[in-house]
Amino acid sequence: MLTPMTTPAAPHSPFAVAPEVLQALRGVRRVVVFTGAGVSAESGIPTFRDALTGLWSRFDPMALATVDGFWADPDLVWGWYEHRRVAVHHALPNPAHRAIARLARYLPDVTLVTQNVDDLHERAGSPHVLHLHGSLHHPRCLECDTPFPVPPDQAVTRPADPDRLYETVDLLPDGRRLPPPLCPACGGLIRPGVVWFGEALPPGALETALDAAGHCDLLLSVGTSGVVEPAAGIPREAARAGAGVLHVNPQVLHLTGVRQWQANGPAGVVLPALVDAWERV
Ligand code: BV8
Repeated sequence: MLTPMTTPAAPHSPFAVAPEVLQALRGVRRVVVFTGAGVSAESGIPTFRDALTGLWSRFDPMALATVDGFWADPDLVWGWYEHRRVAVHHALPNPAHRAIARLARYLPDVTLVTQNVDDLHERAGSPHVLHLHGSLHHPRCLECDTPFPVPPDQAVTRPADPDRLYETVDLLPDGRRLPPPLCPACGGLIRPGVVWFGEALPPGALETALDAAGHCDLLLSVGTSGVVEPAAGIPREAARAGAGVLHVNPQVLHLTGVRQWQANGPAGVVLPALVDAWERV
């Protein structure tokens, strides 16, 4: 745990960046920012391993976030993802998302790689976001991959009237089962546009992320438990290639290897302070 030491917090920041981290920021030009569910926690989006709520509270996300889980109960899984998609629409980017977008405005080479399936980085102003695990906002056909555009603020489901593609419904506070719409092209089930466990990542996404990690000066790992593979290999690749790795997490992490640091606190507090300090070094 970095104990805030001689480096005074910026006037408006409750978090003081430790000297060794400030030293690591000096002269850095190529940065990879690697985010997980924790970066969206302060926007009110539960992290992936937080206990599920409402209808899904008795299910394991690992079981729901699979093709088998979808086939076993399409209405339950589609209802879960629509619940999450509409919740993200009503959420706002938090100071962590905004600080990451600010970083890209004054450093020459910032690559943002996220495990998240929300669009909060984009809505905070980050121009290029590499989504390793897909997106809630791009449902598609399970059979033919045809994209199925949906309204951002309403959950959609299959209507009783076969002549209609879908109908929009209000979500109950604890969620609801929703029969997924059918593909207009082939009649297959529409599925969430995310990467489920056991599915391959989008073509080229991992290679692009690993290449950036292998050529950066510093990797910021923000709000991730580092459990999910192969994404968890990205900070490892940065460290292997000799870059510094700074972990931002309220939890104290067990770090191994040289040039690894951690700033323990919520990303929405730590990152604005870090970027403020970075601008001053
Ligand atoms: C694949 C979309 C092969 C769905 C997600 C080794 C190599 C390769 C694969 C494997 C392997 N070992 C095991 C596997 C299989 C599996 C896997 O990793 N299993 C794990 C669980 C053991 N991996 C896969 O299946 C991957 N596919 O390998 O395919 C293949 C190849 C070719 C052909 C066919 C197949 C696919 C993995 C993708 C799964 N999909 N998301 C959905 O969202 O519903 S992953 C899911 O977990 C989310 O995207 C989430 O982002 C991600 C990672 O979790 P975290 O982001 O870290 O979130 P978590 O809740 O765990 O932690 C939050 C952290 O934030 C905590 O540390 C907390 O302390 C911190 N925090 C909390 N509050 C804050 C905070 N930090 C900062 N500020 C705060 N305020």
